[in-house]
Amino acid sequence: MGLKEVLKQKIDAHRPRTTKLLKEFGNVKLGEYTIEQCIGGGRGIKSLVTDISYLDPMEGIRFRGLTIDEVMTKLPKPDGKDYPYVEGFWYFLLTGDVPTKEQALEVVADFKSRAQVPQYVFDVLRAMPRDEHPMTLFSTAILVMQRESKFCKFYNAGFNKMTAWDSMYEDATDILAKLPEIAAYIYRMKYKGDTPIAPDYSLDFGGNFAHMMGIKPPYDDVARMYFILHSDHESGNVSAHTTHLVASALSDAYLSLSAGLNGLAGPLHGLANQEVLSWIQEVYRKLGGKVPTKEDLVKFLWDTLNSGAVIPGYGHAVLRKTDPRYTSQREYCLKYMPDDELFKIVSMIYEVAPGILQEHGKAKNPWPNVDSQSGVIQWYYGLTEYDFYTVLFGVGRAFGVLANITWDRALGYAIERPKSVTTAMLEEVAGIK
Ligand code: FAM
Repeated sequence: MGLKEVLKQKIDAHRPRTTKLLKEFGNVKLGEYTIEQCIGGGRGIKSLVTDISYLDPMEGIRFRGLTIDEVMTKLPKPDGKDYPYVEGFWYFLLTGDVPTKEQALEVVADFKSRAQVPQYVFDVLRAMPRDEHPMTLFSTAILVMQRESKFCKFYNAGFNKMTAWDSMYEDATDILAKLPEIAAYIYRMKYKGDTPIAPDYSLDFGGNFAHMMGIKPPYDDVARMYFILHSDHESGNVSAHTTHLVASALSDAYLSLSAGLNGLAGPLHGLANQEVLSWIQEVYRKLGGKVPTKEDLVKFLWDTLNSGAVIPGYGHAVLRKTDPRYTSQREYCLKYMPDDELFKIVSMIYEVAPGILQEHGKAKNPWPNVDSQSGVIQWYYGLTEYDFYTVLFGVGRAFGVLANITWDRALGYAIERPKSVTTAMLEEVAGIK
């Protein structure tokens, strides 16, 4: 049975659960919330449902119930490679089933049949100013393909709630299959003297991406690892939430993903990985072009905080311990690039920053997040244009958010519309005269 048939069975089996919860248990209370949560970005208010991943504050992310280590061990891999097929991971995110190698290869073949990027996408990218941020180019490339949307055609032909997931799935898969070429094209056009490399469709998602970037193995495995690690972080983060919110208006996957990527481009979210790298470069440069002493580094961290800036790559809205995505990338560095100078600085920051942030007393989570490690690996493999790092994050994040909105349509989730209040109303509730 192919991915789409398996997905259909899963959807049919899941629907009664959602219907039962809504019809029979709709009045059950999930919790209470406070003025602080209302003003403070909705932290901790349980108002979203997703089965694609769950983020435990202490343990970190689980994709479909599996830890990162379990995903990397259990999912099928290309021969001789250390990390799984990204296409097999898409199967897993959508269905919750670990695919066999044969099932993963079916998805590899399906992606290839959808991979051709329309010429007008390249024309639009070429017409944009070359100094545009790569995230703006990336988000625009997806938005401009909206005319291809099968969901949009389905809606215009007469919308049916029960079958709406089908064309959402088609759009999601069409988009994902094209992302490696779009991302690599932006990179080569903008940073490598406008020398795009033609795709090699004999390769899988990660392999073809590395090939089009012009970076040799093991960068293909770095790409597989990176896309899987960045795919999903439950649904309340800015990129996932935005994608979900826009899709809840029955906007198609092109409109929704493009919007989500614009959220990812913010410095408190995905852009943090570029900020981490530029900041580490600054540490390196200002502290003598070598691995600094601990004392110098401590002073530099305090100077950063005292200037009113945050320590990029540290802290998290939900996590309260070291991000396992950080740990996973750290293990990669320890294995493949232990002597790299930037990695040594990252490791030293890990030794001192949590203590400094605790003493500083503001951040609820003094531990590193995913962004604190990822740029260093890219730099090591020659991808030194750190403006581009969030695009890599975006390619990975697309898998999670598109799996989510496919299921949103399958389960008929409602248009999102939380209620707002005025400050005067809050003052009244608080008893302020
Ligand atoms: N350095 C200095 N101060 C920090 C800090 C950090 N790394 N993290 C949080 N704080 C401050 C924060 O600015 C706030 O100060 P004010 O009360 O003056 O506004 C205070 O600590 C309480 O914040 P919080 O409740 O601990 O964090 P939030 O949930 O509000 O924000 C982050 C979470 C991630 C936006 C925040 O920790 C941050 O700005 N970190 C640095 C940027 C970063 O690494 N972002 C990437 C996050 C990553 F997971 C991703 O999405 N890609």
